[in-house]
Amino acid sequence: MIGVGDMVLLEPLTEDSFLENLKKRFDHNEIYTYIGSVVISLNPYRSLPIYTPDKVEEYRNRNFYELSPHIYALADEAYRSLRDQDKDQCILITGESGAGKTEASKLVMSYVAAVCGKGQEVNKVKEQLLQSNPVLEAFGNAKTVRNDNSSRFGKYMDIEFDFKGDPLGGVISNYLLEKSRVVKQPRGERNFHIFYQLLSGAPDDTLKKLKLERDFSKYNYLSLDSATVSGLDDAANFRTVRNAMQIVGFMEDEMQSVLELVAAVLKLGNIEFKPESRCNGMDESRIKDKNDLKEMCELLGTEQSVLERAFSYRTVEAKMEKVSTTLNVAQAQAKTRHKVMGVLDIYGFEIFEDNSFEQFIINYCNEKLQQIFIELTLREEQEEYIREGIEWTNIEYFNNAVICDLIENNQNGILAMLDEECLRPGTVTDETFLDKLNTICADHQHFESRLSKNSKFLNDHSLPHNCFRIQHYAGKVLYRVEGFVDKNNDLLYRDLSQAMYKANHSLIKQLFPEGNPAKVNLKRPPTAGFQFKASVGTLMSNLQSKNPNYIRCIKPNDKKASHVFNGSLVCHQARYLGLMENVRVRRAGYAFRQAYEPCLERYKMLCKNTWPHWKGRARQGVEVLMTDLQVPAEEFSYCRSKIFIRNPRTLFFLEEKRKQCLEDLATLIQKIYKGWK
Ligand code: AD9
Ligand code: MG
Repeated sequence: MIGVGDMVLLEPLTEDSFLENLKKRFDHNEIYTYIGSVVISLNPYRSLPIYTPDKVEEYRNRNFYELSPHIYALADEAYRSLRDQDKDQCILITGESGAGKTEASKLVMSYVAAVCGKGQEVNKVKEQLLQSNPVLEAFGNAKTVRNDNSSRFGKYMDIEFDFKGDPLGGVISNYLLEKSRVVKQPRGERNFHIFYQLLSGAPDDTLKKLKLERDFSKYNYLSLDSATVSGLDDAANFRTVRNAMQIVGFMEDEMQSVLELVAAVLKLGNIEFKPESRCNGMDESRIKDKNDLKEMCELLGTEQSVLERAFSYRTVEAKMEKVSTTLNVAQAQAKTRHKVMGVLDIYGFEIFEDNSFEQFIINYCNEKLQQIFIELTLREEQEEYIREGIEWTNIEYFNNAVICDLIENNQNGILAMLDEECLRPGTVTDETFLDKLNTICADHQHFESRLSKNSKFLNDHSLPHNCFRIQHYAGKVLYRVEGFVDKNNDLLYRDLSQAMYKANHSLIKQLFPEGNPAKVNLKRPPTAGFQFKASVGTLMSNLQSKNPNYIRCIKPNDKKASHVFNGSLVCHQARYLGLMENVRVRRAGYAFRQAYEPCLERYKMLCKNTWPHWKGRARQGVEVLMTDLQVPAEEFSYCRSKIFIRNPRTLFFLEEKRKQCLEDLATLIQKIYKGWK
């Protein structure tokens, strides 16, 4: 073992020793390290030969601690307890952009697919589950400065299994797709992959049908300075995506409809407006060159005059929504209760120079995940103690509930204040929202604690005039209020949705049901913030009902480079992920625990009374072993199904003895072998 595989056993435990251990392991290609059952994963930024079918076999049906740390061990543990103990599982993958969350989620899915049932039907479901990834990534991922394949949406996938542990299907929920990217991308970044894939990879006749040219530079929405990304083969990926769509279940005409929509968006980006003076002295916008509009209308089956009118009178903004895709509908919707494994791959905490509404929402989501991590880690620990009959003593830890409250409190949380402002009659601007925030946070009794030394709303006068700052668990973030009100309102004007609904294109019609004149709803749709808060709430209660498994992803450097370990960057992430605290919680009572049987199996060679075979019950065997080795009684507790060891030193002692024993045995075998020769 390189360094220490489980941080719980690190002696002495300091931030330096923690980082040194990570670095040492990383330098030897050991990218996974445990904190008890939590897996820390460092992005190697190169492919390592550790995901082969042989590795899958190695980890299959083995106990978590038996082999060196690996994401497969976590996946195996989760799958087995789902299958054998009927416990629903969730895999929570967190970490900042580029830390390896999406790759980790795919590794977990492919491991589970490799070890679960076989047979034609089951294999088809597995393929569908795995192939949903390239489809989602084509439409929801993009190259950013931080990650060439950055997920611009949060993804939660519930995989459903039958009583045997065979997969039946999956339900995918998407959260807050960064739609603004379609229209504008920051310098050095790209639009969503699908646009480039389509133009690079579609055959000539397909492009012709879609009225597209291969040349990226013909489209305003495709930024030019970073249109091609080294190592990314858009053309080949287009074929992968088409194939994946077919496997997932898109029919040929449905695929064509989707591509027509993609083409229409590119055309839309080329439509330019010019002001035209009216006799009443007002300016009105007019479309400059109507060719793109004409082609767009042909693609969508809309009437040019209808769309033109809708464009000229309002601005376009799409609606934020939660989309659920059900794979293999018939089975996933059957009545019997299924076992469920949820995999959550959601955007990591973001601190940019310029942070807007999107970052605010993303960071709020991360606060909630951190909260659930703290709650569940402690709860799990507590429950195990109760199960095993050990007394529980409270552990001090940093609780970020106060930050969540600052954002989501129903009366005067930031989201509630933003909603109130959006719904208020009269002139509402981002500035009036900020004023309100500053006033309420400064005046209100309720916020007294927030303005004290521990305040999380940082309202000092040195801030730029249009900003507020929050002390998140992961660091201070300065938010610029520009766009908050608009983005929260997220209004799609009715004339536009009605124009879309009139299209002679079944997919477009489905996407704009609110455009149906028969279903005019005069009620204002809920704001973006409100919807997001609600879906995060549902997600949290869903996660809380399951047994959690954690993968904490860490980015070793900012350069997407292999072999580079930037200590201060890793330290920052380890701090805000609360990893040291996590180790402390694990060590507070008993650092290590193991079921009697594997414990006896591992150490029975250390005592002549238990070696080679112990005939009685495993627990008695372990008792005999400990007495024989003279381990002081206060160092461990015999609990219901496991032995709990208080101090890592005791475990080192056992491991050291075992190593010595194995070495002695090897020397003996060598001697005997030489004697024979
Ligand atoms: V973001 O929040 O979606 O921007 P992620 O999802 O955390 O981010 P991602 O999984 O996309 O990061 O990883 C970024 C890149 O790192 C991948 O495209 C791979 O090139 C690389 N990576 C990540 N994990 C591994 C791994 N286990 N082995 C090899 C990896 N390369
Ligand atoms: Mg990702």
